[in-house]
Amino acid sequence: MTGRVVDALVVGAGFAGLRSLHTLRERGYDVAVIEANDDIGGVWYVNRYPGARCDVESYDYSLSFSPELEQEWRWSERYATQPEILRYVEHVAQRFDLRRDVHLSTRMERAEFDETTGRWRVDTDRGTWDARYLVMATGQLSVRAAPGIPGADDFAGTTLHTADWPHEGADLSGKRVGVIGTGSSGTQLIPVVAREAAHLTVFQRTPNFSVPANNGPIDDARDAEVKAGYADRRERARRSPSGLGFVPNKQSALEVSDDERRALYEEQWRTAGFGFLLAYYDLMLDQEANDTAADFVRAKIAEKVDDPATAAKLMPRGHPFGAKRPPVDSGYFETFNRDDVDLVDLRETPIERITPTGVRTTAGEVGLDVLVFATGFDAMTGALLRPEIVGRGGETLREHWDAGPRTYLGVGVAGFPNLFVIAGPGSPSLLSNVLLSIEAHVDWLADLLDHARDRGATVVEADPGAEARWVEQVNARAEATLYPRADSYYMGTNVPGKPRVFTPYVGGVRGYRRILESVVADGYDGFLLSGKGRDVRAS
Ligand code: N01
Repeated sequence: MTGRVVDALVVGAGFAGLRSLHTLRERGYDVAVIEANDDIGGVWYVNRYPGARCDVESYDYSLSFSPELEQEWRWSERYATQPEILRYVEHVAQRFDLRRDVHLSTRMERAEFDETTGRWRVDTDRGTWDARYLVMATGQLSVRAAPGIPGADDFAGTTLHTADWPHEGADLSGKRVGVIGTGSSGTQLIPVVAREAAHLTVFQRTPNFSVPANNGPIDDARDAEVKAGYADRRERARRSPSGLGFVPNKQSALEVSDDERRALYEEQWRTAGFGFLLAYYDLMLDQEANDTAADFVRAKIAEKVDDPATAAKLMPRGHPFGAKRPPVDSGYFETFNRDDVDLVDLRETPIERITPTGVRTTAGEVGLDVLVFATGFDAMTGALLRPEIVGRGGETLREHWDAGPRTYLGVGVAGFPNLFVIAGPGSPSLLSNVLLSIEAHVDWLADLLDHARDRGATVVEADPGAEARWVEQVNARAEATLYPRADSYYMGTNVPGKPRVFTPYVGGVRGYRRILESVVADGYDGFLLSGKGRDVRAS
């Protein structure tokens, strides 16, 4: 093989890639990171749309490996904005001297496992790498889904995408703006654009349950309080199903009186943000229980939106609350009370095509100067399948995942030795505080690689049987919930031709952590180690 030689090549310089770099470097591996964008930050580098912010609390959506970092960084708001998170990323990169091993503007195009050397040859648009380990830290939401609306290229005005917002910003003042898409991105963007644009038209295909962020500044007393108990807070998060620290209510929504339930929902609505979903343990397990929460949210929409016809259009029906990821909003529904905001219900009047001057639905054309796509991502697998990855016997990852992603624990893939995915399909990933899940994976992977190194093994791979059993478990857990009852990016239904499979592990961060611990206790059960010409079991 030719090219630059490293122990580990990490793909992606978002939180997962940077944390992998830091940790593997600390463990004595020679590590390099390649990043397709021209700077670090991953999703937080590209998703710069107005209103972009994290919907996990700042204190929890932050790196936990360094108590000094925790103490010195001062978050300004309960939910950090995208620019603040990017400043944090830069701070982390400088503090731990990460940039020197990050190669920007370098896109992985192909990788092939060499069965004779046990190493990966990785071709990029800027040369080749030779790596023992290939760590895919490419993110869950980094490839845009094509909305597939005819005429998109015909539009003569300005076209924008939330995940590709211009770095210099976009001047929307005095403009007629249209937004297609009402997921988390659209829901965050719409109130901000409404304040700036002359007129806003929102094109909604599926109404979304959204819960209020109740965002606000963090004062010094609160900051000191959190920092005094940070270690406990982190541990609570690791031991919670969501990774957000919420203690699940052991009661069913159906075993309490209507008044008691309403009182709890009111309290959660005022305080919990995303944690609203955990008000009762069975909200994602039982349709009748879920209906109580869905009815509550619909009633809130009716309260917030003045015009009953508009409110009715904004009310989600036909899918369980939470089965599509609920946005956490700041004034989304109230935005539709403005005279300069219109809602187009695409279920009633579908889009026919985009024209040079606007969007034509079956009710006629809406004239626009700016058209914003907030139309989402080819989630979980998009970035992993974009490059060609060739494993044992010439099998490609695309072939291996033909019927949906198959992993062992969301980390390893049978037939693709020495390739690891951070927060991949089959792990809690997007169903959790993803930053916490990323850190857990990186630490666990580093331990696995140390374990192999200590035993003189140079090839680590998931056992096909272990992978098959894990896939079965991931599917069975999902089938026991309400998640598969909605079309969503969790199910892959937003991308034509993608297999309809629920991709994250739904058993929660706490349960997943126990599984990882037991795999270690059993000598990394399910991983095969080999090297120096002999096959060895992990233990
Ligand atoms: O994407 P989405 P997103 N015609 O897929 C609509 C994370 N995130 O970028 O539901 C018309 O949720 C589509 O309609 P439908 C977070 O995990 C986090 O908003 O398919 N409409 C839907 O309304 C989030 O869940 C933060 O019928 C079309 C929307 O576009 C994830 O990213 C902030 C269409 C897509 O919604 C993705 O959110 C933002 C078409 N042809 C995002 N195609 C944080 O705060 C699609 N749509 C951390």
